[in-house]
Amino acid sequence: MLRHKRTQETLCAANRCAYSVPMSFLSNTLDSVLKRIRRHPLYYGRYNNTLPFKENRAFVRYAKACATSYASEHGDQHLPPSPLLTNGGQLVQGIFPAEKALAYSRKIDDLIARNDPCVDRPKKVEHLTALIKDPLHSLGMDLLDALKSPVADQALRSFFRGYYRVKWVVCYRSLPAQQVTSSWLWHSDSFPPHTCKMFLHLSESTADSGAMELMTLEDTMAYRRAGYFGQFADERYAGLEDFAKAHKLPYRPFHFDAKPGDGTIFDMNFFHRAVPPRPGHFRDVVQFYFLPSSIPWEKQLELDGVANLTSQGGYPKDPRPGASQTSSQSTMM
Ligand SMILES: O=C(O)CCC(=O)C(=O)O
Ligand SMILES: [Fe+2]
Repeated sequence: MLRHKRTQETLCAANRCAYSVPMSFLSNTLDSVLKRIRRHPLYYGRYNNTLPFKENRAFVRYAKACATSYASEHGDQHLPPSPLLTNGGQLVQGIFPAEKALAYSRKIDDLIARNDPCVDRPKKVEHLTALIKDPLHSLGMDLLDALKSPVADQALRSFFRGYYRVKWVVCYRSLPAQQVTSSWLWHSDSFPPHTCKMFLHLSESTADSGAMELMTLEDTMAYRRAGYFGQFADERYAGLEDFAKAHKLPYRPFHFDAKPGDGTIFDMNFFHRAVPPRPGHFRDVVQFYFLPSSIPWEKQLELDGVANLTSQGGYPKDPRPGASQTSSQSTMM
């Protein structure tokens, strides 16, 4: 009740002001105050993003509840600390049979060659990527086997300190191109904390074939403190060498060399950028996005059905299964 009354009073006050101060001025002022708060080191240092507090709190609380119930179920089963926390990324080798991964990469050749309806060339990045829609159906359901590999499962459990679930699965081929934009610029996805992504590599991923570059936590935070956020499209830079020089920062991005069938797990809130393959090369990945869960991902998938994994991109504002719609923020574009 009290809460309702305060909302009413706030609205009345805002209406009274409408005669003298335009609403757009008030909302712009509020936006810029919130932006300043979320770009304060105490805020992004805690959440590693600049999302609204309500969303961050929902994820932190839910992740903690899931980890607590996992710990009480499993006693003191040892989960090593996840390297993602400081490195931002981790290579998990041999999580899927190499031959099968290569066969899927050849299938992508075919789908692109015959301009299959499942191949999409998203606007603005059509020169950089070919998206394979609904990969679990257009390629195969056994892509999920990557998550059954003990190496991937253990790495994900270490990151979540318990169970996790798959929110969506996408697949794309990266193409050689000069003109970079969106995810090919240095950025942080600004997704909720306690969530991560994983590439299943269907083709080799090296400096030649366009391996994603990443920065550590230490460097990500140092660049933010110097004023680089790379959140919105118009504030992302293609290269950070000049910024690094101007602000006396180290410039030491890294990548993992991956073979077909390997995985790269990464925290998409650390600075990273897609790198276009050199001419004559390409890189095929299936990408999974994970959220904390109180039950194993297979059980959650049985409840939800695979159809739910096809809605690509974004994150829910509330991490509980079925609690909220996916936000409008896109996956990687
Ligand atoms: O494709 C890549 O190398 C980077 C993708 C990316 O930025 C992301 O998934 O957040
Ligand atoms: Fe990204």
